[in-house]
Amino acid sequence: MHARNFHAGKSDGVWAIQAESVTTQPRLVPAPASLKVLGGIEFEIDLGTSIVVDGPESQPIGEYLAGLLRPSTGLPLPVTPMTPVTPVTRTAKAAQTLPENSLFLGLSIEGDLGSEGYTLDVAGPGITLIAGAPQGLFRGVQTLRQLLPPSVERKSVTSGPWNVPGVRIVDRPRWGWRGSMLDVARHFFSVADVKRHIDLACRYKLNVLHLHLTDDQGWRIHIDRWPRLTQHGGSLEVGGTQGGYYTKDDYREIVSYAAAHYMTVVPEIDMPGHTRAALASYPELNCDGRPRPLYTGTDVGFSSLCIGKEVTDRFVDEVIAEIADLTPGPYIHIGGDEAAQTAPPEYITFMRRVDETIRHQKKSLVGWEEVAKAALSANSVVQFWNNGSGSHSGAELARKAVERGSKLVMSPSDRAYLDMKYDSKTSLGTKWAGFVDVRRAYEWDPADHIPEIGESDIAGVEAPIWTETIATASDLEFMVWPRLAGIAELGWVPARGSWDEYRVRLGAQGPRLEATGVNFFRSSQVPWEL
Ligand code: TNX
Repeated sequence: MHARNFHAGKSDGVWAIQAESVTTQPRLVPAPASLKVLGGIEFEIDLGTSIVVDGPESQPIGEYLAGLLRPSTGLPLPVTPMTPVTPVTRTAKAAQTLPENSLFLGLSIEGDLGSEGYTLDVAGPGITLIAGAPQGLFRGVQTLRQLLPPSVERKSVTSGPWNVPGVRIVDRPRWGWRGSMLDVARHFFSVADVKRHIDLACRYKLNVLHLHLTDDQGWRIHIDRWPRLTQHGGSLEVGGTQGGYYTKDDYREIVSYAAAHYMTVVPEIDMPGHTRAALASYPELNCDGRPRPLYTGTDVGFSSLCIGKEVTDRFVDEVIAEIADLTPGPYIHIGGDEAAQTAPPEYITFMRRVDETIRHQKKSLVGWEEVAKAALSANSVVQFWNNGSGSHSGAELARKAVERGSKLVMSPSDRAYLDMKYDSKTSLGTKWAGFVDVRRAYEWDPADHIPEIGESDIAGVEAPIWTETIATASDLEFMVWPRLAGIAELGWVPARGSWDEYRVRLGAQGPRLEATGVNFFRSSQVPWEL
């Protein structure tokens, strides 16, 4: 087998047998759909390496890759467009005419890679990453990142060598919705906190950021026509500490940062329950027209908009219109959970009206499983969280939703809720859905979770983190990592590995998370490579 060694200052490649190279299986999370290890081959990224892109669409991903690698490697890694850019070069064949010592990123119309799939070849004269769309290149870059030594994640120059093992990877996701939900209502998290969360989540190929923007304890997104929602309704958070909110510019910054990391933001405005912050800001939204105090406790199910009141309808329409304006993605989440103070017939009337409002805004409705009590548009998405009982059990509502043509996002609370304690010793979090240790969060199959619900009924998987007990970015990281990596794998890999095999791969993420300064939970279930 051949390997190529490039040394500092040397521009001509040297091909040599690399007898000492050890063939180990790269430990990737999520595991790729297909991985072949080419024993004995290694590519070294060095002073002479350049990143070659096949055109303007690949260019930003090339720059992003260079931006990832430069701080730790200290290498120049120029990003150069392949010239001339002709349609002919936009195929996998272009790779054969590449300059040596290059990392090539190209788009191809060949193959069946879908919008997120890619092939990654580390062999011959360099590294070749091919995808059907820029998004696929971005996912492939995350794989390449994990093929490099963990110190690549450091923010200051570290010594190499920066070797990548020879592999052929063909990869594409199982489902198109692989989400993380962040509750910024119970405790507020800054734009910088959210960006950091995006940086980490995108490493595991998550592509949806669901922001729970409003709840009893706070309204966190400015609405021009209802400014007291944030002025007053955003002023506090759980425990009575100072809250906060996103201006529209803040929010746009999050949306565009997410987009640059190929994550779609799904904004959630929870209604008709979970609305005390709104009811405290605008007394007319209450049936009795009287003001309510702000709420800083952690109870649920005690608030409701006044259904059928003209001002409520206007409120809902105007808020949704402004949110839709801020939302390039196709979805708006309208909550709908735990509306215990809304009479069932009124709940149904309300949800049908909201459904029409969302349709009018040319968006698709997403709601927690309770929304399936109302017959909503077939393109609505229902988020299963496995609550309720009898005909209102999550499973029953999920089946009803699927019968009407909806797809499900799978977030069973006893598997995917990252605010559940890991075990009895976890000081943060709650345990109403039981302890969720790292193994439990991983060892389930979304397509085999609800009787009569299968693969094609499912849009994907999402792990929510509710923040009643989580006040700081560091606490957030402790609850999210490493469990979110496991949920991300469930959404990506067609045939999930066994826990015994996964835990070894997860262990290899330890030094990577450490190099990034992540406050992750060092679970004793995982053989951390620390
Ligand atoms: C239930 S899950 C809620 C949230 C709480 C969470 C705490 C869901 C749709 N509603 O309001 O924050 O439990 O785990």
